[in-house]
Amino acid sequence: MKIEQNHIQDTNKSGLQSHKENFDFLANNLSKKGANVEAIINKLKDFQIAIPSWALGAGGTRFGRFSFYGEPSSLEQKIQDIGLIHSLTQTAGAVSLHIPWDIPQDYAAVKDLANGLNIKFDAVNSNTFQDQKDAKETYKYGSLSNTSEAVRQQAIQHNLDVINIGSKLGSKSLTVWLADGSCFPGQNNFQTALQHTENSLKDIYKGLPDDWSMLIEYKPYEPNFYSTVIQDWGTSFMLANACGEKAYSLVDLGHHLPNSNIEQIVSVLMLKGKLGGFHFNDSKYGDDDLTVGSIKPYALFLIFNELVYGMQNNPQNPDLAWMIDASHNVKDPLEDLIQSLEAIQEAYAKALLVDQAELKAAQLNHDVVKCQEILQDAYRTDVRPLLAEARRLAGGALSPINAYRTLGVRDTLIEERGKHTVATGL
Ligand code: PSV
Ligand code: MN
Ligand code: MN
Repeated sequence: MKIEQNHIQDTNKSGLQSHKENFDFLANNLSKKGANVEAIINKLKDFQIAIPSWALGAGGTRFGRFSFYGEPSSLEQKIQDIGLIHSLTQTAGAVSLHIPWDIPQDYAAVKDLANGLNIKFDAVNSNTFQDQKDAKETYKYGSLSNTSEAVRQQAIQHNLDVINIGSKLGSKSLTVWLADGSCFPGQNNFQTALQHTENSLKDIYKGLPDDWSMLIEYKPYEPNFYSTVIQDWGTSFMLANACGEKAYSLVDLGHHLPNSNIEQIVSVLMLKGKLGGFHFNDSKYGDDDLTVGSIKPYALFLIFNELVYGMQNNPQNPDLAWMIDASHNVKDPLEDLIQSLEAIQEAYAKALLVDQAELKAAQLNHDVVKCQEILQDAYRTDVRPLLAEARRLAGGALSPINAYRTLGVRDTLIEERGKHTVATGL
């Protein structure tokens, strides 16, 4: 299935008049307050978020998985699904591949398909948390940190292979997330595990092309429940520094212990020019991988406030690799991703409304109340007409969810692919 421009325009027709009224009203008010509405809309149009190749089917938990039917069963179909979301939202112009789940069979064909849908290849993700078919060594007791040199070598080689695959597609970064750690006290020597990890990462780094970056993701626990080798941003930052200037930390919103101040982590990493990538999701308890903005939207806004500050004030920090890292257990994955994309854009737009000069003045005056008022005034603004306008100008849908349903996307996918298809990956 492919969504044509005229289909989108048709679905936009009924809402156009009321959108125009809402947008004019908001744009007027914001302009009176000194905001540059046109600049904000252009930024929203430019902001593209990668969709991971493993998130297009139903996820599930260790207790079960419930399909939403019509799931993509090949890399091509996954890219087609991203194309559907992108045509409606105009903000999902990239795919992030997990290797070996999604090794292309025909590179030229996959590139052509993605090109035709205006989708770029973002970071490639290595996988040393599962044993692969016919692999000689097992990752049961770790990969890059393993006490066995043969296991470490296999994991290093896998990462080099992933770089090679990504290079053929036009990717420019490798994301490394390790499940390495221990389940019980005494199982591992912390220092040895960290030292092995550092050395292994340095070996991978040596194979990184000049124009690539290496993104090191951290996570405090799961699947290991006593210790994780790269447990927090400090460890990731330390390893990135040890590797070199092309290595960065990657923040996944779900990878923090309860009550962590993620916006402060973002701010410190950007000041040091070491924030390279971002995985969006939301959570109530752990790495829940829920729809972005569904649980803690104010925290998401505060994080974006720091991201915007960093993008404006930290030229030492590179452009970030943005990705949604969510799992879909009870919602249609495509609808869920559309909701996440909208939440990200909403938080971004609100952060762009913060008057940084006014905030700085209030901070210098130690006017704590005013500081809070400035942030909350931006947060409480209903920016959805700005998002809709940015989408409309880019050729997207005023309401992507409504358009998705009106166009009967899921039913068509089920018709085309059948009911009992299974997406590869998690
Ligand atoms: C691990 O929890 C993680 O967030 C990493 O980014 C993985 O690559 C991804 O989930 C999928 O397993
Ligand atoms: Mn992640
Ligand atoms: Mn995760």
